[in-house]
Amino acid sequence: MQSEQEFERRLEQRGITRRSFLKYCTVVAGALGLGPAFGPKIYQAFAASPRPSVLWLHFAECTGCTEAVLRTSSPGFADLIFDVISLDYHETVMAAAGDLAESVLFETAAANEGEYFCVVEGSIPTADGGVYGMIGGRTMLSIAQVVCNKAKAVIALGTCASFGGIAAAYPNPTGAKGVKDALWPQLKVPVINISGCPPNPINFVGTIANYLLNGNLPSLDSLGRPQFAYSQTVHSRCPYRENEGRCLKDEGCKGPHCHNNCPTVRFNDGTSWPVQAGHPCIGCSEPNFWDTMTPFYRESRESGGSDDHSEYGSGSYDD
Ligand code: FSX
Ligand code: F3S
Repeated sequence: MQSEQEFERRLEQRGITRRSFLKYCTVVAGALGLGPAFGPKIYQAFAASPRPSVLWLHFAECTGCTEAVLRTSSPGFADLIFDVISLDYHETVMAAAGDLAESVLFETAAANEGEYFCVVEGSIPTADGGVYGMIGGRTMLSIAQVVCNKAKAVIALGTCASFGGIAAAYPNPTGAKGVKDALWPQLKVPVINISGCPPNPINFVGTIANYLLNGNLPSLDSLGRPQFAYSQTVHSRCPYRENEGRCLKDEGCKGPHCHNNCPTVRFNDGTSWPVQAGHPCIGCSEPNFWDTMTPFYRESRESGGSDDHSEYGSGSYDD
């Protein structure tokens, strides 16, 4: 177990002050629905707990989920992996490749059975024995069967890993499925779905923080998503509900049908979120959204049916 001093020394080495990390912990506390007073408790949980081991798998996806995590700057990705988790395998960011990397994955899974979190990005092709998704001569399906089953819990990061996402859109020729469906009924470990295309990294960090704080996984909704983030619709948290000039319902906003905390936690270190940037919510956190939420846009009444959509990108919105 690391000591708090050791943790702070490591933060310091990378130019992060105790104060700025504490500030971030307060944001995580907010995402978890806890008051600002929980910021120091989360700080302490990160500082004093052994960093949970994480094996991070990539399947059928666009890697936008990792991109979203890489774009966090406070803490940055390096801080996240050095201070908060122990990232023992991640194809996008690790230096090892080929046979060496493959063997590390299976050896680490076997040596740490029941001890690590398995983060999965992307859906799993299941048709014809899974041959439409191969890595290093193995099907993604067979990799998931081994690595997910030995984990303490699986974190399905993004809508693809949670529910199938774009690869599972009609007609879904590869039989792509989310992790839980693809591995059903053999998978015996809990699966936490952090949906969103991409998901918000704060909901991933919040899930880890919840585990370090309470020793358990967050309570989940009926679709396996943490309630702290997905219990309400985007619409019910949207600041533009009473604002006719800003509400994008007429343009096809799916906020009333989509559950996530985008309006309160926002993206890119709390800078903005789609509706704030003038783009209707496309419902990306719900199962089958490519089939059920399309068309994503509706012609604005104000545009009078013209082809001029310049109002979407004016960048002139303010809070
Ligand atoms: Fe899917 Fe993630 Fe969307 Fe992309 O890994 S949830 S297509 S942002 O990258 O899986
Ligand atoms: Fe907000 Fe209007 Fe969409 S209130 S969530 S912009 S429907």
